[in-house]
Amino acid sequence: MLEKLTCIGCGIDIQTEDENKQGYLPLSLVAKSVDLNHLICKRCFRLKNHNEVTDVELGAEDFYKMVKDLSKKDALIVKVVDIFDFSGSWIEDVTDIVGKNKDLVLVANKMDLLPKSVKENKIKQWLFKMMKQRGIKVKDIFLISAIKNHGVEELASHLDRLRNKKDIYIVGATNVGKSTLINKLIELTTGDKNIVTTSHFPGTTLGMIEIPLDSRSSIYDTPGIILDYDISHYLDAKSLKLVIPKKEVKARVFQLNPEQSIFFGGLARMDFVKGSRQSFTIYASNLVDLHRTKLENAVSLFEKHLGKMLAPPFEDNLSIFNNVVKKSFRITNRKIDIVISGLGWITINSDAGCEIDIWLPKEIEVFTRDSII
Ligand SMILES: Nc1nc2c(ncn2[C@@H]2O[C@H](COP(=O)(O)OP(=O)(O)OP(=O)(O)O)[C@@H](O)[C@H]2O)c(=O)[nH]1
Ligand SMILES: [Mg+2]
Repeated sequence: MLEKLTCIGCGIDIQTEDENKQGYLPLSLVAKSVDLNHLICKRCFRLKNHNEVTDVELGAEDFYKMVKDLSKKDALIVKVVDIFDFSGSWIEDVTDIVGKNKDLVLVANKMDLLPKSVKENKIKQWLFKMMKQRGIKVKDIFLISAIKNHGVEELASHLDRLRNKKDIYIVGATNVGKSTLINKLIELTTGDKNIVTTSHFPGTTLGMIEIPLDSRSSIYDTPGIILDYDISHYLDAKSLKLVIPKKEVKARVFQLNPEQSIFFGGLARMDFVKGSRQSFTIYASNLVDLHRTKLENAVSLFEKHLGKMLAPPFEDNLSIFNNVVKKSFRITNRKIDIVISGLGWITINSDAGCEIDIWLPKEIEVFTRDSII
């Protein structure tokens, strides 16, 4: 019988009995390993070396349960969000999980995806406003790119001060880059690279992963919460590859007349309902095609071509996308962004004002903010 061993890649308990269950590692390999704190389960091995994912038995509630106990811990909580998908990666009942009156730091990751022209102070202002609206007090907000190692060292030194010798827990929705961040923090202190498993598949980390900070305290990576209002929840692997940007999103500018529409693949549609001819700047994954059409043709085009010319989503993965609702916006003369969660945003600078309709599945959130450009 083994003492309790865990996988350093995903935090799951190691077992040596059933190779089809999570946490499997053959006994022979356990026996051979020099350091029992650095065991890697079969699933992590395959993810790291072949980028293959195997199904896990855990469901959304199991992930939720694992982090819920954090509310009892006296620790500094670092909440990570994906800056490209803020509301799709924001956990609404975050105080449920981490407890009230907890020291909380917000980290907005994946800054590398935003165009260089964004103003960081505008993003910070917007995030502080979002926190205030939600009644959440944060100690500070940091903008980073874990993958590019931007802002990580500065974050580390601030965390060391803010934690007051307490433990740190990195929490957030699945896929926001918690493990990628942990890896960079480990690299800063020990030089070891890619210790924890990361992947573009949701649900990569399966348990708490403890990394000692000093003899008394640790930093923990945690399993991500799976959110059913995030667009990525409804897309298959093929679509996800196109919709989640891998590189800086490029501005795509359209000069539109009223009664013209733009399709974002088949995921959403913007109608320019009323106003005078003006430009619309669209920021979305460079791999999502934008189609311009006349408003009067938009409905029939959608019905005929969804999943084919209007893709992603593709024909075998239309789930929520063929059932769309309209959300209307009346823009006055400010420069604003209409943000479609997880998909991107449209920057509108309308001197004379205009009316815009956005058509999309009701599950996906759309909202406006002062432009970050
Ligand atoms: N563009 C970009 N991608 C990132 C960044 N950080 C992480 N990613 C990517 O986002 C995906 C998810 O990263 P993970 O670190 O596994 O995310 P996680 O939050 O640990 O996910 P779970 O373990 O499922 O909760 C991977 O494909 C990463 O390469 C970043 O700063 N920029
Ligand atoms: Mg992870």
